[in-house]
Amino acid sequence: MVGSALVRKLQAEGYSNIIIRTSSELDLRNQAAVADFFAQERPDYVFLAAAKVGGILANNTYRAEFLYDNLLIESNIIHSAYQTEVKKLLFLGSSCIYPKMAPQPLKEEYLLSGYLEPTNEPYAIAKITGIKLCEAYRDQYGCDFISAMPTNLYGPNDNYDLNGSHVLPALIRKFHEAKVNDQPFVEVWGTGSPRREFLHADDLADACFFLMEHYNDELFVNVGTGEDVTIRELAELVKETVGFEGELRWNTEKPDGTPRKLMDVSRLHAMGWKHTTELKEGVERTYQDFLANEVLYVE
Ligand code: GFB
Repeated sequence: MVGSALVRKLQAEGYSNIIIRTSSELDLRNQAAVADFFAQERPDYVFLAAAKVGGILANNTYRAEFLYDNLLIESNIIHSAYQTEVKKLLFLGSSCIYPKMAPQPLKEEYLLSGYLEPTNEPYAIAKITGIKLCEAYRDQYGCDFISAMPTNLYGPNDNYDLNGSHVLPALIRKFHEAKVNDQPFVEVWGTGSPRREFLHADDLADACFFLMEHYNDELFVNVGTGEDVTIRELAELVKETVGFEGELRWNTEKPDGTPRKLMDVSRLHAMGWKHTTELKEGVERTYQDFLANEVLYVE
């Protein structure tokens, strides 16, 4: 999802020399394969969007893979970028790097000030390591490696597998299928009270491009909208967008995860960047994209 949004952004900016590899073409966990790729292609600028990602259930179930795969992917790429003298690299992390009970909104300096949310601790540890790799290669070797921490993302090419997905695509699929099949209710996980912030992937790509052009510091940068909603409010919004008329049923056997993770985006705003897609419009666009690609998204 993020990779394709970055390609759309770069193409819109007029770039034609974009080097991409799908996961089936290049296994980023393979150190030798990544080293060969960098030695052959010699990219100048690297957007490190690749990661093993998923929603709360996937994070909590595949705890080993979320740690191992992400550590390998980011270590291989960052080290190869150093060895092949990449001019600049942008590493993408996640808002789950912050302590579960950190004050809100989350300021960049709260990193490593408390315990992490248990459901995604392995993923968060991997992402914190990515930040630290960028910092260390900058300190020791002078590499211009920067990091951005996006909030929860959504958009075209999202994952709609109900066991692996994040909440927003899951709700689009569930409400749509319930509407089409005339079902009386939709099951939604948890209590509905956690708060989440959502950023459209195209806005994230725009922010990445902006940071690649304008930012060169060691401290990572939060990327979000600065606004959040409860999961209940999100569910009502998706329900209305899809046009489902049945009821919501809350499955409290499923985890809530962290109670809130609202980004403080004042540093990014002070640099002159702000998102353009508001949640209501973004959900509408994403539902239209889902309808156009349903066969592809739901196998
Ligand atoms: O998006 P989500 O899976 O991940 O879940 P996190 C957000 C909230 O939505 C949780 C609730 O409180 C879920 O219980 N929820 C309600 C649902 N219905 C559903 C549903 O059908 N599917 C899903 N998936 N959730 C992830 C982290 O946390 O966020 C990652 O695990 C990463 O590491 C990512 O940071 C951005 O926001 O809780």
